[in-house]
Amino acid sequence: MTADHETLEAEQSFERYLAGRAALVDAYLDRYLPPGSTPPETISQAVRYSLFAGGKRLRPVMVLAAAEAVGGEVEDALAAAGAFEMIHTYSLIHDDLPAMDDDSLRRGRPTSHVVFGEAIAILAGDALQTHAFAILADPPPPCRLSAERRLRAIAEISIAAGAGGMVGGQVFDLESEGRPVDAATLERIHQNKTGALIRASARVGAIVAGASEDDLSRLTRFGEGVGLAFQIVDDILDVEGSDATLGKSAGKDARSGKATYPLVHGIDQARRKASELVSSAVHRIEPFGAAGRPLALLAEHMIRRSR
Ligand code: GRG
Repeated sequence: MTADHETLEAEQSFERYLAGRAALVDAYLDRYLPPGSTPPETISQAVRYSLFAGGKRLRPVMVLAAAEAVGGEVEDALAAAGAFEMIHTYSLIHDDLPAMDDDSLRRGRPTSHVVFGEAIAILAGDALQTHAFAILADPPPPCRLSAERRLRAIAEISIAAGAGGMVGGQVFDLESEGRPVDAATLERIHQNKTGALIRASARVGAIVAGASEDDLSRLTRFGEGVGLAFQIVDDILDVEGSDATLGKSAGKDARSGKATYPLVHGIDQARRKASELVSSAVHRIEPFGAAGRPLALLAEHMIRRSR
């Protein structure tokens, strides 16, 4: 077999892995969430509308792959994986609101506030956030995680999603719009707004699997590198992609005067940086051997993506 064939086979088998793990998360969330007919129907439907709109499921799959890398069971990591997707979806709904990015397209569909109105969109985000903690507090089968590990996961997610992480990053981002931003400030925005949740996905995967401190620290550094690289690529896609390929509005960063990696460093340097960050992240998890391979391929996929 030639090297090209081997690469293609590895890619195809990773695509199957990604689709399979994403389907497990979707089925778990679908069983967990109240059906759309549950009163008040508007909120049950708004939650489902955004959650099942075709997101890539990268954060929950990272939780599962990190757990697998250190010998954990996928079933036991499902509640944490679902919690990450619900927090992430809530942040997208709120980010799209008129008071923030004021966007009308997300995941290839009209945004929540366009369909349900602003009040329901705010509440759908709020409901997703509380569902995220409720699923970890009382996870349905097959998740059999100990109370101690669930509590640690709740602490990790609330810190990463809160004012010291994602919410704080959003504030830095909003406050820097239309102003010149230096490289260090830009990195801080990216690390908080996007990186914190991705770093926490890798950490929580390790925690639910009962990883050693050394392995947790490896996965923390891995998640940090991949989190920053992911946002750099998001900045590049905003310049190079289209509404149709991205499923969200392209060219938005420049229009709203946002600080981005291509703006501060140029597009070639941005590409190089994303690739270096992922290479060194993948290097850090080499000690996990074959068990860490899906996680390494996920990191590479996250910077090669086209949407
Ligand atoms: C509003 C509390 C609050 C926080 C907002 C995460 C965030 C902070 C805003 C979302 C908008 C945005 C551009 C964030 C950067 C992170 C990012 C690239 C999100 C998109 O993630 P993907 O590509 O999306 O994984 P899908 O739809 O595939 O899940």
